[in-house]
Amino acid sequence: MARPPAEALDIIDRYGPHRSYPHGVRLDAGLDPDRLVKTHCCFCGQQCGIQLKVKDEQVVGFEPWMDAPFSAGRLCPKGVRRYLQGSHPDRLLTALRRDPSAPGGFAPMGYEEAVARVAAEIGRIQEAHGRDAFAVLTGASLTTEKAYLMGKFARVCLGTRNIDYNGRLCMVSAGAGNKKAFGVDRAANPWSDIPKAEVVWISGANVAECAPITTDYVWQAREHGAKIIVVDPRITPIARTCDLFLPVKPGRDVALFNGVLHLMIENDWIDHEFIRARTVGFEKVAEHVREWTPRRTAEATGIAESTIRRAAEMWGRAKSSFLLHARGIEHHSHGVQNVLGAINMVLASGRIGREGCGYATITGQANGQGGREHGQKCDQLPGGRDIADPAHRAAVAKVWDVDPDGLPGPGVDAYEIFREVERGHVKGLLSICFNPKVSLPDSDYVARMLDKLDFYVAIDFFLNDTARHADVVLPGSLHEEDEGTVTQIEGRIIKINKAVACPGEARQDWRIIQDIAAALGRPKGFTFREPREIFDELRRASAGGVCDYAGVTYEKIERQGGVFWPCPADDHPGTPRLFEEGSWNPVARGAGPYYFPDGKARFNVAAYSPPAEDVDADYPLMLTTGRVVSQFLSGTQTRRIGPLVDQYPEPRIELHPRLAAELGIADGDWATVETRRGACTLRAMVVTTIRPDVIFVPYHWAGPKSINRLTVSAQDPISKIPEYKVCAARLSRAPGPPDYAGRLEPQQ
Ligand SMILES: Nc1nc2c(c(=O)[nH]1)N[C@H]1C(S)=C(S)[C@@H](COP(=O)(O)OP(=O)(O)OC[C@H]3O[C@@H](n4cnc5c(=O)[nH]c(N)nc54)[C@H](O)[C@@H]3O)O[C@H]1N2
Ligand SMILES: Nc1nc2c(c(=O)[nH]1)N[C@H]1C(S)=C(S)[C@@H](COP(=O)(O)OP(=O)(O)OC[C@H]3O[C@@H](n4cnc5c(=O)[nH]c(N)nc54)[C@H](O)[C@@H]3O)O[C@H]1N2
Ligand code: SF4
Ligand SMILES: [Mo]
Repeated sequence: MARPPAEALDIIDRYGPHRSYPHGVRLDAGLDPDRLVKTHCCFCGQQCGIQLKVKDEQVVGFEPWMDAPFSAGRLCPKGVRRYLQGSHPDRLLTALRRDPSAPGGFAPMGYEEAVARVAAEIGRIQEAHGRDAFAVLTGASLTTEKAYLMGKFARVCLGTRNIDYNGRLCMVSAGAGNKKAFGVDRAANPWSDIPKAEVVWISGANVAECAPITTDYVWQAREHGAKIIVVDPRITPIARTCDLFLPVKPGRDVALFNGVLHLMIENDWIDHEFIRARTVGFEKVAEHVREWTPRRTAEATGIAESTIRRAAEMWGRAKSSFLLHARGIEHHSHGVQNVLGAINMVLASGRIGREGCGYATITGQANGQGGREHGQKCDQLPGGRDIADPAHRAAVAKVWDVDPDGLPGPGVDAYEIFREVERGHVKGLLSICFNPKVSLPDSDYVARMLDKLDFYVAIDFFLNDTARHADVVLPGSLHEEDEGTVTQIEGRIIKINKAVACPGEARQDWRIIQDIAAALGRPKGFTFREPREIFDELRRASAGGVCDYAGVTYEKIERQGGVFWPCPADDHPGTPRLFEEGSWNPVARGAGPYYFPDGKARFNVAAYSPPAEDVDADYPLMLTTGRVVSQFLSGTQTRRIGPLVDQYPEPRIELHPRLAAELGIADGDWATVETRRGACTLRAMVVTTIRPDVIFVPYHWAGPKSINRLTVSAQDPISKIPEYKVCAARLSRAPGPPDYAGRLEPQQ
């Protein structure tokens, strides 16, 4: 497709050559659009509704979508700028092959030739080393249709057990904890329950920067008189307006939850009838938390005993409540224990499954929810089914028209796939919608493993930092170039609508996958003509599973403003609130609202252990990592959006004035943070909003500014989530700027 001439360049050239759009799409600037397309934002799990302005088959701007479900016209800074990425000159318009003699190390390649090469390499590697020698890494920014297709592609077309996805870095501790306690992994309530709660407890979630629209729900609760409790090592923007702030030491939340439960039991702030009728396992947990006295809890968590008592009383005495948590408690080598601790506190209160009484983890990526349900996880089949369960395998094999015995078994997690490369077991890799070199911890190791691969193909719309190690790059589709569904933060399935066609030789991701299947001579099951057909098969494959989409259609989504799963039948409206009295689910079959054969929720002993790498004399500080409002994940997309770069151009090291004084570091100075993995020199940002024993660095940058070169690769033994939220570090003033200071190109 021809691009507009360069002279059409308009408002955005003020962002300089590295961030301008020289092929000259006129952006917004008062254009009359040819049409407005109602869809949702491509970034976080809130999935705000947005209307994209299309002019001359280009996305040139946006309008708010005022009656969108959930967001009602609201958007954050990333949402209002998202339309700028499609016109960036780095957008991949052709396939690429690695060519050291070409500028940038890559040369364009014909699409058909590229697909043929990929198929030939897959065939060669699998023939020589077995089917599992080829691995697949996928992502939860993909639509549910694509996520489903990727799981099927790995198991049926490639026949490899080695597939996993970037939600391994994100949602899995919450998922594992929820399954252990409730038998199902979804927000228990719609967000409309938040404003009805008397107490909102927020642990490890930077709500205002990372789930900005949720702020509004929390503030509505506050308007109605609710008390807001925030637990974080940093006074994040939402904490500035809370009633009680608990400055927890990173990695100690389970101690806090146990300590609060201890006080709830001691003061009889528990719901005996709910515990008796609706749960099992309380006695063991009660026994376990007996030792978590306020004093011991204070020692472990670094929170004053009086504050812990106040929190327990606020929570304990409430008549209605909503507990939210996010990666702050989940990104830990004991992330699942933290989640179980939180859920124990909710179950003991009996405040769940009712109006104004709720619990949820805040989903991260655009399709963090739908992307974790239908088979792109290493141990999972569609419908939230278990790949090791013979009945589950048989159900899905029937829909796929394959022999259940031919389906591979469980594979290994996303990080372990790289360790399998080191061991020589995995020789080839296909990645789509994942940037592991920036996003995985101890990332120099990941880079070495990428270079050890015999063959690596990446599918993306930008040449992300990981794809720079690829042999072949295939140009995939941007969010607005395809249709499909995603399941947002509340468990509501919504529709993404196509606004424009793929430019150049770029193709919709699902077409690329099917083209590879065809080139491999294994097209059976990969001949869908449109996303709707994939969705219809997914509905059948999920029927009877825990995540049941059988009764969901594109039309029902449009009509109802989304459909909450489970929705098992055509005449079923969906299930906004889980665990209501009298509700039915396919596991309990009427025995009770929870997804276990007896219908009861499980208390689980939540054991405390310190972080995998605790502080010591050499590394006396706790390094924690996370996000800023204007950047998204590995930054591949948002570092190409000029106004967002302007808002926060480079990572900075947040530290407390007391620590700054001790180390002789002033605000704006260059400082070097070191861990056992490496060192990184960045500007210091002295803030009173952080614990003096903690430093915080956002992780959205690649190359020498990437904090993941320093993070620890310890993982939770159950969920396999990496411990991004704490490792031991030291900090010192740097003599001057590093040579990479001020470098702003996207691949910095
Ligand atoms: N702007 C923006 N928004 C995003 C994203 C983005 O990249 N940028 N990404 C999306 C995705 S995929 C995700 S997963 C979510 C993440 O959303 P959040 O989990 O809210 O974001 P994080 O910054 O990772 O971490 C949250 C908070 O945890 C705190 N924390 C660190 N260690 C601990 C601890 O041990 N205990 C407690 N209680 N708190 C701790 C940090 O100080 C931080 O304020 O955001 C989504 N939204
Ligand atoms: N230190 C530290 N590291 C972290 C975290 C942290 O808090 N601290 N957070 C972790 C978390 S919660 C997450 S979710 C991960 C995220 O880690 P990643 O998944 O690696 O992050 P993304 O930047 O979303 O990378 C996705 C890539 O997919 C591309 N992409 C997006 N949408 C599509 C699509 O529809 N099709 C195709 N083909 N490509 C697409 C983007 O261009 C980008 O290159 O990072 C984790 N890493
Ligand atoms: S990034 Fe999240 S909060 Fe911001 S507009 Fe997009 S979906 Fe909404
Ligand atoms: Mo995430």
